[in-house]
Order: sequence, then structure tokens, then C-alpha cells
Amino acid sequence: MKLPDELQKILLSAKEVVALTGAGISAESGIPTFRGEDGLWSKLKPEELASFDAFLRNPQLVSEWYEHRRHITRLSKPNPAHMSLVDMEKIFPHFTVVTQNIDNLHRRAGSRNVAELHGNIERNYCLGCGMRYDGEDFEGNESFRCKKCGGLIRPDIVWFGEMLPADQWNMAEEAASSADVMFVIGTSAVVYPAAELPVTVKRSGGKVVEVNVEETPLSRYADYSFQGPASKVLVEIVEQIKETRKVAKGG
Ligand code: BJW
Ligand code: ZN
Repeated sequence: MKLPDELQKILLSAKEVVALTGAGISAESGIPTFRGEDGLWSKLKPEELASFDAFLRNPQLVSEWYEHRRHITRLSKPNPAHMSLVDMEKIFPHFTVVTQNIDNLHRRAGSRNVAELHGNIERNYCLGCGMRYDGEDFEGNESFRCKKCGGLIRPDIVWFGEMLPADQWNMAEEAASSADVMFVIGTSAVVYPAAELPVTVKRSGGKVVEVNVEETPLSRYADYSFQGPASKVLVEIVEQIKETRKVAKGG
């Protein structure tokens, strides 16, 4: 895959760059996506597991489901797509990862400027007294109850109908409104308000570059759309960015 000359030029002078990521970037690390044939929600109903009401209805079931997913994410490793974004952070003067993922893989890969819109599965807190259970392994506490007050412990993630953490959302919006380029990687781009961010970029005069294995509602709207697995496409993009910069420097 060769990047169009025009995009190479844009990337050469880009100062503010953002990557908006979704479950597809972690698919090659062995973490299931949500939608689609093999997605988590082809078998499970989101409203039965991914809402506060569902949690209150059946805290044990929901907590066990997240404990199972925590186990999978801990066994998984960042893949070349995550690593490509670590490279981009070194290339561009300002680079922000805005992720919808809760799997912590961007930070584990080494990305430092990360906004986590939907929380992080490694963090938990008690609904009764607020005590934190971050990085906790719930083995031996299979009731998922607080040691201090006996309250329910919930994952620090954003379920449907819940507000996004204001500081993370503000960071994402600021990055989007000043972005020269936003890469939108491995997301179906149907969950709001995250799906608004590429619109913010375009309204502010930036370019949107999509990377996905299939077409999404964003594909037509994006300035550039690359179809293929995120690891392969992003490694190629980073190689070409580095090459163009070397040539521009006269090396
Ligand atoms: C690859 C690949 C490879 C695969 N390489 N690509 C009507 C209209 C508009 C909005 C709403 C509405 N009704 C309700 C709402 C609001 C709602 C919403 O957006 N709903 C829509 C679904 C309609 N949003 C909210 O409720 C949000 N809060 C909010 O709006 O607050 C204000 C408010 C308050 C009170 C009342 C009302 C509003 C909160 C959203 C929280 C989302 N949470 C989840 C669950 C997190 C916990 C958990 O993990 O269990 O976050 S939902 C789920 O979807 C998860 C994801 O982060 C999110 C996005 O999914 P993502 O990442 O795009 O994954 P997939 O599976 O959809 O797509 C994967 C993609 O990868 C695919 O395109 C593949 O092709 C691709 N792919 N392999 C490249 N190798
Ligand atoms: Zn407590």
C-alpha cells in the first residue's frame, strides 16, 4: 500500500495528530470486538451486561463477566498496531491517543498521552464508600464486595446511558478541534459521543484517515480510507512517514 502523495505531504507538515481507536485495534491481540459476526454482542445482549441497571439486577453475573474479560486482557499483549502509535508519538510534535477501549493496551504498549473515554477495566471502586480496587485480582473475593463496607464493587468503565469522564472527554475534544489529522482505527463509529470526534476534526479543517478491515458509516465521510488489518496498515503508514521525513531532511 502506498500513501497518496497529498496525504504524505499533509503528514509531513502535521503538528497536531490524534488516533481515535476502537476494539478492532486490539482484535489482533486476541480481544474480541463488540459488533459483527464474532463480536461479544452476537451472543450476549449489551443491555443485559453493559448498563448500570443490568449491574444492579445481577451484580454477580456482570462482575464475573468483567473478571473473565480482565483475565483475557491480562494474558494479551499489545500488537504492532499499538506499537505504531507509540512510534507516532515520537514523530509528531503533539500526538494524542483517544481510545474507546478499556483494555489498557495503549498504556502497556508505551503510549503516554492517552484519553480513555470509556474507562479502564483495571480500575474498580466501591459504590458504597468509593474505596479503589485498582489492578485487583478478585480471586478470593468472588462476591465482589468491598472489604471495608460490604458495598458492591463496580468496574470503572462507562456503560450505556452513563456520562463519559469529563477530563478525558475534554482532552479528546480539545485534541480533535486542533487536529491536523485524525486516524480513526478499528471502530464501527456508531457509539456516541466518541463518533462525533471525527466530525469535530473535519469542521475544524483537519483531515480524517480511517483504518478498518471493513466499511463503516465513517468511510464515505473520511478523507482517506484504508481497508486492512490495523497492524499491517499502520506499520506501513509509519514506515512511509519516516521515509518521507528522511527524504525531506535530505537524508
Ligand atoms: C478491525 C480489525 C482489525 C476488527 N483491524 N479494524 C441514539 C442516538 C445517538 C446516541 C444514542 C442514542 N441512544 C443512546 C445513545 C447514547 C449511547 C450510544 O451511542 N448509543 C448508540 C449505540 C446508539 N451512548 C452512551 O450512552 C454514552 N454516554 C452518553 O452518551 O452519555 C450522555 C447520556 C447520559 C444519559 C443518558 C443519555 C446520554 C456511553 C457509551 C458507553 C459505551 N460503552 C461501551 C461498553 C464499555 C464497557 C465494556 O467494554 O463492556 O464501550 S459500548 C462498546 O461500544 C464499548 C466500545 O468502546 C464501544 C465502541 O465499540 P467499537 O470500539 O467501535 O467496537 P465494535 O465492535 O463496534 O467495532 C470494531 C471495529 O473494528 C469494526 O468496525 C471492525 O470492522 C473493526 N476491526 N478487526 C482494523 N484487525
Ligand atoms: Zn466500600
